[in-house]
Amino acid sequence: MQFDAIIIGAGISGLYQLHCLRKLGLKAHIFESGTGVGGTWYWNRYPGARFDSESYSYGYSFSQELLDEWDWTEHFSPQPKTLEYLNFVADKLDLRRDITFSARVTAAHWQEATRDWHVTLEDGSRHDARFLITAIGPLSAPTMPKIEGIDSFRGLSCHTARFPKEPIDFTGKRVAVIGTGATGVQTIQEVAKTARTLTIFQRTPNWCAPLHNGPITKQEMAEIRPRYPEIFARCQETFSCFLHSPDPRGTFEVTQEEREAKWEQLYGSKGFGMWQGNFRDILTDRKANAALSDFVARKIRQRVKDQATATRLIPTNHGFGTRRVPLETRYYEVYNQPNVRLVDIKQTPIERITENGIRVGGLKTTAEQFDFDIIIYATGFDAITGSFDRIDLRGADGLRLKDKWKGGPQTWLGVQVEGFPNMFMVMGPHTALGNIPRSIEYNVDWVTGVIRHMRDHGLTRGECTPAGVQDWTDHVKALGEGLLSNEVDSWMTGINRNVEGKTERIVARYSGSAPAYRARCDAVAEGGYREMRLA
Ligand code: NA7
Repeated sequence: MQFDAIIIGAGISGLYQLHCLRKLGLKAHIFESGTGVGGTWYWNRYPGARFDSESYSYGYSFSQELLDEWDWTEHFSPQPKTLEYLNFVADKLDLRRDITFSARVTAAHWQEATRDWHVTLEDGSRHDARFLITAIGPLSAPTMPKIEGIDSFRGLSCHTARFPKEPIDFTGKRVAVIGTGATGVQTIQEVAKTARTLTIFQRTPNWCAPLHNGPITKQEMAEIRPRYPEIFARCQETFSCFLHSPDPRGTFEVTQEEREAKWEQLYGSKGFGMWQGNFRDILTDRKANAALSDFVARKIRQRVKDQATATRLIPTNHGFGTRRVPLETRYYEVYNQPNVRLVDIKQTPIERITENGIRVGGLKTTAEQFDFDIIIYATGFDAITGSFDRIDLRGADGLRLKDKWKGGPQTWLGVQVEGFPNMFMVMGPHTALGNIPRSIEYNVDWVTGVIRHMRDHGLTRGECTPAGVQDWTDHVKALGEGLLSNEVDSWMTGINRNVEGKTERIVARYSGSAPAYRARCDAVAEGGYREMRLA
């Protein structure tokens, strides 16, 4: 079929992009590999999945009607409620008639002669469009560990991002969780409530902070609703669009008492405050970061009864906040339960998965077999570029995007790639992530602006310039200098040892402030997109 625009993905980005392009009068269509809308919130149905951003700061802000009619029920919305919300949005805006579900895009090739994209689906069908918008998410390509025997396990096993739709009852079950990132932490604290035994296989501990979730009553929602303009205005001002923003003071500009009091207050308050609302230098100054890490380590020691276990839960190879901070609810207390066991796989590596469970061993110890009914892989994603790598994307010179980005992504504003005309990325590499729907709304509005401009001026080909890409990529790299997080292996620095070629750190994210990012993009729009090659 022929469309004006094809959008890949029906998550938060794709849904809003479809709505905006339709409002322009374009014939836009989404191809979505899942059977329903929701993207991240469709796929990640693992137990305990929920927001780490305050619900009322996370929903769409563009429609008064949506804001008026939707009630959040928890400060940090659980996945089922969020999926319900995105279905509500899709219904309200009547989006489904322009979405094809169970339709995985496998290839998209630019056609210079006709100035359009030929998009191929897994079923072999081809669809053409002048514009291609990738709304495929930075964390949507799940990766399984490479462990021998992984297919031999006879019990139930799955990755957290591929959980079955029917909830699993863990009661009386012997459960293993491999991985202790943000997903693993949410899974562990939930499964521990009912499983007969829970064994956690940890390679690297992460620094976690308390979430402090709670219900939102009807009365509270009635108080929140009139504050939406103020809430969203605040998100626009802060560094990463969260409600939290850094304390302008340096860690050592205050007395030790003031410092400890501030950290106590942050540790006791909701959401990302400990990470995003801390002293301004905690992610750049080693001493400041070490002092904060020491404070959090003390908290872990207080909360975990067995001090040998506490020691294993305290990270030693990175400081607090230099990786994505998992937010938790009684996570550390889980390790005080008699039915929970922590296996440090740096000490006793997993040898193989067997028919009945997991065998660990290592040089210093004799092999030990654990039997399980369920193995949960909370082993993360081929982040940021992985979802692009899965599609055979080819630009004007026939070059594959995957090959073009071999040494790391090169983008213009995180939105365009040189040689890929009329392709726009929403939440591509080199954009500001943060409180992601806020970034998405801005990104989508900006892309819609370019497309409107091209339509209004009878332009059919829009591409960034090599100089623009060089400048932006250099700028993004420069912004990352001095950040402690860029000295650490994590999905944020492009590391995933389960994927070939993802073992060298890259600068994959824009780490400047969201207001600065918007100012730069606004300037391009106000300049009539003269920085692009438009024809
Ligand atoms: P993460 O944060 O990438 O965590 C993955 C976890 O799985 C992490 O603890 C890894 O240990 C562990 N892992 C990965 N591969 C293996 C193997 N082969 N063996 C053992 N353990 C392994 O992914 P999440 O899904 O938790 O979170 C991703 C983001 O999604 C999150 O930050 C939110 O923004 C939403 P490692 O640390 O690599 O030693």
